[in-house]
Amino acid sequence: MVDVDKVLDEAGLKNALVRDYVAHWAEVTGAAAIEVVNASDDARLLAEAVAAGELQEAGEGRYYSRSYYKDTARSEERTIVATSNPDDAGAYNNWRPASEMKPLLEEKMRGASQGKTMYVVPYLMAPPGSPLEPYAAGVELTDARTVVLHMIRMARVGVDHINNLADQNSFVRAVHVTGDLESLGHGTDRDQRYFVTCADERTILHFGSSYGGNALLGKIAHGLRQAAYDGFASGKFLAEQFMLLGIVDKETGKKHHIAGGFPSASGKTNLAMTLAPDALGDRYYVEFYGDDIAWIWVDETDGRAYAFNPENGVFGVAKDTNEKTNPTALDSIGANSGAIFTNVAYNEKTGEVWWEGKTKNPPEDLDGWLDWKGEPIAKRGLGEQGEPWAHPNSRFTTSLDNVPNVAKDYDDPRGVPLDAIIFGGRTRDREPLVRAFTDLAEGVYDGMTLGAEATFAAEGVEGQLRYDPMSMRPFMSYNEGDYAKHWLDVLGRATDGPIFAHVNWFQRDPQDGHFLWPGYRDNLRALLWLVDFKNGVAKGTSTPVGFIPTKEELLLEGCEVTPEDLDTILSIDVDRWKQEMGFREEHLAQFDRLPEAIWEAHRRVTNALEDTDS
Ligand code: GTP
Ligand code: SPV
Ligand code: MN
Repeated sequence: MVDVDKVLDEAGLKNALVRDYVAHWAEVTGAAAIEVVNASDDARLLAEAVAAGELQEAGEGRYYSRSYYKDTARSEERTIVATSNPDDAGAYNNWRPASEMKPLLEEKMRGASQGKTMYVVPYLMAPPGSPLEPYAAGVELTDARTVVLHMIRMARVGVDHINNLADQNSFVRAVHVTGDLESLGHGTDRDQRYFVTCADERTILHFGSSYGGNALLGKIAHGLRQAAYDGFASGKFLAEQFMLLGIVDKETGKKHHIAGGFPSASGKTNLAMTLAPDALGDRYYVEFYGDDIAWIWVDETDGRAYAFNPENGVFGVAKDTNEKTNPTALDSIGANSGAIFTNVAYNEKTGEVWWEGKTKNPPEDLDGWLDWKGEPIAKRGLGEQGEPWAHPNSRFTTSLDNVPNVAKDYDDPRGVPLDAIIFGGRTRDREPLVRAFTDLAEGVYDGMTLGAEATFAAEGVEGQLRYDPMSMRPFMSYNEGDYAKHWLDVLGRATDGPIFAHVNWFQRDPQDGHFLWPGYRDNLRALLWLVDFKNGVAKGTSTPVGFIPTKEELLLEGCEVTPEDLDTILSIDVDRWKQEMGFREEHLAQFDRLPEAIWEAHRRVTNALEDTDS
């Protein structure tokens, strides 16, 4: 048996409730050793992970890891929210009673870390000093060293975050046990994996993975699921899968902040890191705040909505990241960044990494190159030649201080005032480049009906068209009707709140499939219009589904879009929209307790479309 008290004393971990929690799970999991982690342990842990073969060197202070080949994305089916209140059940949260799930998870975890070290990772999901700090502290217990190294990049890690809590009990208990990955029955009816958030007990129990949101519990499980629940239960705030950026106008010195929800792998990282198009670069630049999570509240003293990014790093999609699409991301994973790559292709002789879209063609000299499963590319049979080298959900992990356009005030505890909230996703038709609305209920309605193609970020759903409310479908922790009401309540407190817009960079030509809009850096043009619209400088054209820009209002200098494609993305296909309203009606009908204001918005849009000629 490990002498828990001795280890915790030596680590200076004083919070008595944290100590009890650690002792309990040390006993359950049967770990052979316990180690308390601070961010300053990073270099030592990296060296240990390399020596143990868990990480490989990827050149100039960067690292490479490979996860088990069946463990490469979030599992939505195996993710469960468990509470003692059946009213928390919703359409998406796979609600189960806590009384059933807690003993089950404890059983799965019993003895499952034998022979391993259990790392104690105290963390904070907020800039220190924030008004939401009482919801931000947590302690992840994990039996995987690579998970610890990811947590150090993605969250603020150290014992001080929990020793000094005003309420010593206000930390999330987040237990991660890897399990025997090769015998978990992935995707079968004997699947042993369980990713459970016991939201009303602020306890997270994840068993059976070492990858991404399944295992880094500060990020998705706490930063989104738990925090969304806490925000609702306290009535105080929203926790959303949103990127957060600032647009600076060098000419006027003004800055505008925009938060945006796009489903996983649909462009949040790209947008928050974006450079202005060359032709606009003298005047505008974008500052990065966050690429995956924003917590939002209203300060009733000035009536504005504020937001911050609770994370400390980026867990970004590698695919198609290159000098043209996202030079900022490449800088943020440059030499000595300490970046960790997972499931990309790796050259075991040179330490180089590669993924689809990093360069136009893969490296010509195949010597030393291994695909994401560790198989030599040079030995591939004819039938495997077209297989991707990197997994489509392969990622890079790097901390915010490596991101070259990170805003100077990114960790300001007061957050930044929000001017706009946008929703978007991969939609191949119907959705124009941007449509804006000033009405809160219409904005919330638009978020609740966000529909897009699912991506490789989740197991087994890619390409499928589905509704993904506010981009929170996989992270929803309570009832959707209550969720919509909470949005109306929180933002209803603002007297100078954000406007809303829906954006789409992914409309395609029905014949040859090309993207009608060049995307990436050019996306700033749509956001600049939105800022102008908010400030009354642009008036737009009124349509049944919101205001869309006129061609003249969009800054198109240097933009390579054909006039025909531009016409399509700046128009509304009324027939297609009328059909969509029927689907929306069915979609919204799944949610009980949906506020009447949302139904009213739906009826307003439906009627306006009926009154419009196609
Ligand atoms: P998560 O981290 O999974 O929540 O995803 P994310 O929303 O941050 O996704 P990310 O920005 O990493 O984008 C994922 C993919 O979308 C990458 O392969 C990008 O190349 C692609 N992408 C991003 N922006 C655009 C765009 O404007 N146009 C096109 N065509 N593709 C884009
Ligand atoms: C997502 O899938 O939306 C992510 C990555 O941001 S993960 O942390 O794995 O959920
Ligand atoms: Mn995400």
